Amino acid sequence: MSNYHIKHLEEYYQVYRKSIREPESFWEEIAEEHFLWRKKWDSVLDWDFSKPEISWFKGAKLNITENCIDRHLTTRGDKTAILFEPNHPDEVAEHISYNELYKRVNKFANVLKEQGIKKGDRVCIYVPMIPELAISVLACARIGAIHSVVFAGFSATALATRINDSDCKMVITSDGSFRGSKTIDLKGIVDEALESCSCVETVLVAKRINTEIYMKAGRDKWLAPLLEKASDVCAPEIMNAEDPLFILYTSGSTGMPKGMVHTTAGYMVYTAYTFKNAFQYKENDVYWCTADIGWITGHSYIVYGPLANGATTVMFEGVPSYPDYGRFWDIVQKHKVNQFYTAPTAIRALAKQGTDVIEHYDLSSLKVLGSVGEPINEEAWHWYNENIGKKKSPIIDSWWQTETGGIMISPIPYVTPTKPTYATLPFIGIQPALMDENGNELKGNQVEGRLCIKFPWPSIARTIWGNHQRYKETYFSAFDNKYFTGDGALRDEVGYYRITGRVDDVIIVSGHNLGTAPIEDAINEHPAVAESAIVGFPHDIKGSALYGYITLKDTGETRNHDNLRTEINQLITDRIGPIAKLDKMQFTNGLPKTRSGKIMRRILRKIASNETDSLGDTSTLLNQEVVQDIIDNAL
Ligand code: 7RM
Repeated sequence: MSNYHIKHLEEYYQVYRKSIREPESFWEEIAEEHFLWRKKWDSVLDWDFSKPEISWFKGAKLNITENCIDRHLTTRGDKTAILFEPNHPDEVAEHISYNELYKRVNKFANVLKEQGIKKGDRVCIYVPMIPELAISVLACARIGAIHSVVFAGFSATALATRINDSDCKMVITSDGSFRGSKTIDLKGIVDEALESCSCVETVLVAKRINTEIYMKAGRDKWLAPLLEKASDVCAPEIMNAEDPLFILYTSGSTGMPKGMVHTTAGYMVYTAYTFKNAFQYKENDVYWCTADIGWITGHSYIVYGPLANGATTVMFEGVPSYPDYGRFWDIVQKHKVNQFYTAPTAIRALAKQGTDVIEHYDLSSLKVLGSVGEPINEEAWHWYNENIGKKKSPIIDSWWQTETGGIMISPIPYVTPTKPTYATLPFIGIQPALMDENGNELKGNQVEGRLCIKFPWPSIARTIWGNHQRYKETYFSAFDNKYFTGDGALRDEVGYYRITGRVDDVIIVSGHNLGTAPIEDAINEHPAVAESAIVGFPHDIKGSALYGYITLKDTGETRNHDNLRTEINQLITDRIGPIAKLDKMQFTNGLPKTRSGKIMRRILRKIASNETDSLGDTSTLLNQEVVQDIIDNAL
């Protein structure tokens, strides 16, 4: 039996039990057998959730890029590591082998050193989805610099806030980026941001769109000539297990974004282990995660997890709608993608286009379909299963967070029987707990509460950059001795978990606790509905009542809104009960989304409660314009 690769349900239960009973010897064995260490650890795990302090593999020494690149060279040197698919389908895809990746990362690492970057320095990476993004991430890791990737769709203000918070010495960017039919002036955004960042000494600029751009003398440098001159050998910096690997910002419901700090060894072990199992990756598979490396999903499951397993990982520069809505399927066919990992918001947008476009493509290479980022509603789950998976590829609805570093609750494909809208079972080593409002753990099955994790796992974020107190308050103060996720969940009669949404989305109507996800599921079953979001608003009698924002499919037909309202409430009554009927329904042109595709309910809640003068920070919104429209038409 291999603990590293789970192949049967019985094996899952057996390994799971072992990982819970003897977590240290379990993870020690995984670490020992599957990674390259310069020195082994003195202790596997030290932890105290009350401080909170967590360390894994203390005393060990390693470099993560040796694990992701160097050690594969003898057996996989010519294998494609990164398969780059450009924005425009006519531009040829680039196959970067492990040999070539080794050289490009080392050259880049030498450039960083030459520009004065040392172990522990923070480097902000504001680069679109081109190979230089993955390469610069790995180059930082090669020399022990802490990367802070900022999604290249963020504004100058958002970028400046993040650069200043972690005091970055350098920014890596490109002249611009391609996104569908648009080009974006990234360097212009960096210039604007840097007006308020005195910490940045150097800006390295990759060429992508070949526009004339302003280069500030002494600060801005083109990458290509520096890379050309640099040696392609760079000895890896030998890191301590708990040295920071990267900072990644995640927005809280209030205040400054939180710079989550991930460290080296535990993060490596857990992302590699979960990648292997959650996607059942086999040696010659082609794996594609559609996320941007600017999000944790891209860090863990485009870069580190796949490369640590010697996998071929696709990086796609473009968007699902360009040049048309068949693009994802075109890429699956062209590169014979075996594992495909995307977000519910993308699935819904594609489902809205109907199935005709899919018919043109051969999707038979697909073996595993993944979903991440939001609860996947039932309608979207079935659409994905029937039209993309042809009912043959299991859907892994994987729940996790920036803070958790890796997948926490998810089916293992071909191992765990799936159930629509359920993330199903905890991953190996993960100990979830559901808590009631009084801080008691809800034991047994068929319970619903707040989702906590009661024991550390290797890739838990260790702190918030510069603010350990906030880390403690946000994650370790709501419940004694437990990590609080901020999500609500239920456990069904067989122990499967369903994530019901952020806990601040739980709405109490006349004393009934209602999760938003099941109500949205019911609404989305209506054939005219594309997407919906439910929030609560104050109500004299019920305490809270439900307000629904509903986007209709654009079929060209005009719909009678009163009839629709009746039909939708009937659906909710049928699926959940009259208690969950909506008091107000507003039909919208779109829903406010964060740049990572999550519906921003906080704003919708304010609008429903008539508090539109205090909308809070909207800088992470992708589509600011829908907000005014929703305000103007609010009920
Ligand atoms: C990976 C990622 C984290 C939040 C998390 C949840 C929600 C993510 C699922 C999900 C239901 C899922 N990191 N979430 N995955 N909800 N089912 N499969 O998205 O830091 O950006 O977001 O996303 O609310 O707390 S994240």
